Amino acid sequence: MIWNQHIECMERERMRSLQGERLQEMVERIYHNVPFYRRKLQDEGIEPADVRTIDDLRRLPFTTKQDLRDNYPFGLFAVPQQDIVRLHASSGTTGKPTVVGYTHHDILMWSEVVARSLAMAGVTRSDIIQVAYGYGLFTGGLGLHYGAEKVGASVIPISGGNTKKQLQLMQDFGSTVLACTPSYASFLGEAIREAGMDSSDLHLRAGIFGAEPWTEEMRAEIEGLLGIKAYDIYGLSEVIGPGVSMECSSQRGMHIFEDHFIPEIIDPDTCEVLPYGDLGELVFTPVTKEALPLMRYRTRDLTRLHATACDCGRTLVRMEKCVGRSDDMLIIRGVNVFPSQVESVLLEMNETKPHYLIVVDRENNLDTLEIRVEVEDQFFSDEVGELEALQERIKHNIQSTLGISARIRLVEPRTIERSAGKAQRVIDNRTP
Ligand code: DLL
Repeated sequence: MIWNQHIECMERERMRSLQGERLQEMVERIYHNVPFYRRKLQDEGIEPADVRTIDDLRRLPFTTKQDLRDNYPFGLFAVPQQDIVRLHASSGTTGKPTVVGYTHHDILMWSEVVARSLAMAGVTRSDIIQVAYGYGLFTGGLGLHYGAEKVGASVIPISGGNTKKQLQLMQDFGSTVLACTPSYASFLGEAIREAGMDSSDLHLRAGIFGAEPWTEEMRAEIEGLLGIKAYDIYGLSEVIGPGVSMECSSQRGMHIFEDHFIPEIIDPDTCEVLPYGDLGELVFTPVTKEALPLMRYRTRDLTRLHATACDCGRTLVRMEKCVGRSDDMLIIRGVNVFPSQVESVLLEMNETKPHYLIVVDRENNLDTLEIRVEVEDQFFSDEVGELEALQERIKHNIQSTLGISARIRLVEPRTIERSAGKAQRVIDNRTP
């Protein structure tokens, strides 16, 4: 089902000209309403009238998370406080949160892109959607909520956590769609099994999972546990929240709602714009937002863009699943390691669960890598020899994929902390 055929199937040249018009208007607005951007543009010698087409985007300066922090809390807002109807914030790992604001019009636009996203997963007004993303300052819960209401589905605003209640309502209300982080979906799948139920006791048919990176192996695992088709949804609070891009049923990447969020891929070191197909850092320019329009926001997420035709008929550019974030990338003994690579190795093996923790430390000036892995119940035997053999096999597979050796510690089922939101997969004890 296509929610907004006019936009989602628009001819590429027409889309580029729409983006150019919107970019022009947006630059005009921020030049006059956000002193930070006026200064930035003046420093570069750029006047709003210099921006005429989408090709002028690459001349504009970038915005970083640090710029949002430096202007905490409302310094980059382009409208007076009276026009703000909602605030969200993401906590991040250090320091002050990143604050984002929305006007009434922004909330309508956000609901529209989430409605388009849900339509990609075939969600209709006949569905019952259990929104188990956190409600609150995090954009997941309310973002999905408004979009699902726009579609006309019945929304269960249960938020994250309280697993027993999740299962009870899922069964009693007959939820057909589950929206939460992939790590919480896998935890719920596990809890269903432990409660002696299986997917045939439920009515679920689709999952809308995002807010953190997850692999194809994780998708297969969740689809098996819950008996559903699992879709990837991407977004970030600075750009809007969930609904920046979403997978269609062809699942060949996530279509970006480019009429609102203009994507680019850059080389994170040189900031040079890279062609479609190249791996690099994703940059977004949200051109229609009133409260917080950002110019070339650097997401730190690493991926590729593709503009080739999609079987679903949409012409919107697709982004691949994120490999990770450039600031998630671990450099261990000089080798670049992404947690997603570890996840792929573990999930390719039958004996391990998708619950793991990567612990990096430094001993005698040498980086150490330890991977704690939960083992499936039936393989967690008392036979020391068997466990040692498994440990060796994981070690070997990690070494051949990552190119470095790791210490593997097998741990009992259910001993690695579960999360109802974004999972924490890495502990880095090295002092920066
Ligand atoms: O996570 C918004 C969201 C909510 C997206 C619910 C999808 C579903 P933030 O808390 O600002 O916003 O975190 C944004 O999370 O830059 C990515 O690194 C990561 N992320 C979000 N979606 C995905 C995804 C929300 N599908 C940051 N795959 C982003 C990989 C994702 N990473």
